[in-house]
Amino acid sequence: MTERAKTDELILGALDSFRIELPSWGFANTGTRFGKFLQPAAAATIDEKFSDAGEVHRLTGVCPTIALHVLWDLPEGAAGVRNIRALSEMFRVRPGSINPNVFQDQIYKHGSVGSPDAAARAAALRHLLESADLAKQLDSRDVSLWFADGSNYPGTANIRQRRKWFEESLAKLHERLAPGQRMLLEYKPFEPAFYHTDIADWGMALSLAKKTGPQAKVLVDTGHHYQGQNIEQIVAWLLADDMLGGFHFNDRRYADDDLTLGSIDPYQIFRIFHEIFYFEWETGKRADVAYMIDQSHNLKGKIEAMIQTVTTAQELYAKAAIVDHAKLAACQAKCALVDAEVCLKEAFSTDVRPAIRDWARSHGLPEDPLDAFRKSGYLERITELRSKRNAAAVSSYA
Ligand SMILES: [Mn+2]
Repeated sequence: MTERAKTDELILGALDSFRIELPSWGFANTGTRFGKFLQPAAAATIDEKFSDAGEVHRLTGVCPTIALHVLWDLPEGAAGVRNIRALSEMFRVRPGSINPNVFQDQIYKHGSVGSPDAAARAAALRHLLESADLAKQLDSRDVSLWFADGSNYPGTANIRQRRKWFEESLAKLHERLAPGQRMLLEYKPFEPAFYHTDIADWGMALSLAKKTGPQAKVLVDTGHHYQGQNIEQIVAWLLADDMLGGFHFNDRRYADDDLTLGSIDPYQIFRIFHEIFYFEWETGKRADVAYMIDQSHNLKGKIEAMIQTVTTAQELYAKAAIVDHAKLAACQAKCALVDAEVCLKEAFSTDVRPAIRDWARSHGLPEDPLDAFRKSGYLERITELRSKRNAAAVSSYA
């Protein structure tokens, strides 16, 4: 087999196993702390979000699930399950991770499961348990948890007490999970809290997840780190401990910018994928990791940005799949530093796009999903249907 044929085979195999979940909120109008910029084609209803996600899956073939936000997508709770099931049939995308929302209601002003207010803690726990039940009813595997809990000023919060309250609620949620279900714990260093955040980094998430139980894992949102932090090392450590549950993919330049994946630093995403492939090669185990997108497309067209993200993820995943692991391991063992680095970069520099086009063709998918979307007429159709309503939406910050 030629070198090229070997590489192509690795890429085709990798792409067959690569799936990435779309966020329902990525199709809706979003904004900054200062205001929303409204797009005429943005989705506002759950039907529209399913429709847009279905379109991205139809064109890319690798996005069979949509992450749902309980308060935004299932505001009436269990009563909404039938509708979600019907939409799933109609648009051929299944419900994916279930995201509880314990940060939006007024009662959570001083936190949710970490709040000093017992009523707030109880309300948060109720919502978490209800979310686990919804996940079961929708055959969703993962309940994906992000807490905005924290404080803004030194001395104002009992950090250790809040940690205890977290442990108590997370244990109760763990009890409610069905076998095979997971709860994923996301961390974030700051925002909305600006002094302390209860789950601020991967160490805190890992410690809580380990205490909570075997079905609790850590979720790495690529935008939730301080500048300069080595995310791929965090990934390598979590993999080694079987504690990596999944990713929220996005890119950033400054803070939690929620920019499209790989737009600022594609090499970093490649390095993360590389750690996963290297782990699998070395251990012979399959990393059980959920790849999810968590982005906010304020200025770009939402469906275009989503397609761009998916194709970028495929490219970087394919590049990481063709690293020559045996050669890399040998270079590392003899401290051949330049050769090891060149070996890694060789894969990153390879143009994998022809192989990805072959893969798409062989699966009856468009070779250029973005171009196919632009020619499909879908955007014009939804713009016509949604623009009047969207123009009337509220966009002000205060
Ligand atoms: Mn996230």
